[in-house]
Amino acid sequence: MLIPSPTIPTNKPLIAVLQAKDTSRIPVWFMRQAGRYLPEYRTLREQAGNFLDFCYTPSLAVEATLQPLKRFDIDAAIIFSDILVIHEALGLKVTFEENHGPRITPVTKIEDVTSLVFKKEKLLPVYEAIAQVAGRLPPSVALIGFAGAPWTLAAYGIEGKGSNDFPEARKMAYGQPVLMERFIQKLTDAVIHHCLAQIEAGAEIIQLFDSWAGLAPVSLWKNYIIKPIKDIVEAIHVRYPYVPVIGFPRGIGMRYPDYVRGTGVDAVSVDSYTSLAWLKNKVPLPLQGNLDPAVLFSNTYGITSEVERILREMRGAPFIFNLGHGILPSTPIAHVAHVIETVRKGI
Ligand code: 1CP
Repeated sequence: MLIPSPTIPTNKPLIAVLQAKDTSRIPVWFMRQAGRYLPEYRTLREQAGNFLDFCYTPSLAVEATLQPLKRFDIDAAIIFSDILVIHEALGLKVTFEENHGPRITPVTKIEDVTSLVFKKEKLLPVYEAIAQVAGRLPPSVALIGFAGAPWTLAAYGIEGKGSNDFPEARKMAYGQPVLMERFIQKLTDAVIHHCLAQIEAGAEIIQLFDSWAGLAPVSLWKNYIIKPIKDIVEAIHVRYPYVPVIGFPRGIGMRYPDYVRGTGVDAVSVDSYTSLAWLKNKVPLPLQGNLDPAVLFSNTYGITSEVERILREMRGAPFIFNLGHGILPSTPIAHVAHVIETVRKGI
């Protein structure tokens, strides 16, 4: 857990909330804020060819990172990259097929894990993009680096593709815990390197996306969810005690307080299925998120009521406005702007 540092003044509202629990201005940003709902992103994407080349071309990644900031009054940039770059850097083949999402050589046996070698240099373009973005941000905007949490990365690596329930990953998690833990350990080491290198390049905050945390066996979640995140948070804080780490363990329900206590994260991003009013009294840390991405498809009435509900529930507590999961590709842009206006107006 971070020790609030009055000695590091900041003009960035997001960092003020995270470090000093300052509640005077509610910062706002959106998970997956760069992406397909923006026409300028789609244009850039056409120039880029394949998706990973896009991620590994600093000029394009910088442009995609900055696009949402040109449109919206938001408090953070999140570097344009993907959680699956870790698999590629470990030697697994990763491709993105149009309309089918990612495809990864699936990990099925122990040799598949022992043969993985982390090639750090593959990720240099990501760090180059971070350094370039850091030099181009307005002074009030914070730069977020990120990585997938080891469990979620393992789920994609075992399944070999996206899924809503990751049956192969769960089969391995229950039936071959030693293999699973070895894979998770390899991923943890790679994620630690990736997070430290992003901070060295200029990332001021790290978010760990555990989008599929809710699918980990509850009986084994200490090994698969808590321990890897704790190891990553500790490794970051040993080197960079004042860099906040935001955890996003989607779908863990009543275990959010245990997650916060067990991992040592500095803030927690909350999915849309969890009550903020309940959680705020259980967790003494800044909370983030909770707005259902589907609200953005409703109307001015629906958006205003939900945003105001969240602001009411979190009044007086350190809070970062965000969604409960990533923004969806067909989200109307005007509705994103309306969320921000409603947050800025306050209640
Ligand atoms: O065709 C395209 O343009 C590719 C779409 C796309 C984009 C824009 C993918 C493929 N990744 C991204 C960028 C991305 N991914 C960011 C960029 C920064 C931002 O704007 O926020 C981030 C933070 C991610 C993180 C990510 N990738 C997560 C964790 C968050 C979440 O939404 O759960 C996950 C699970 C992925 C995997 C992934 N990458 C891309 C897709 C379509 C998917 C989901 C695959 C699936 O589960 O089916």
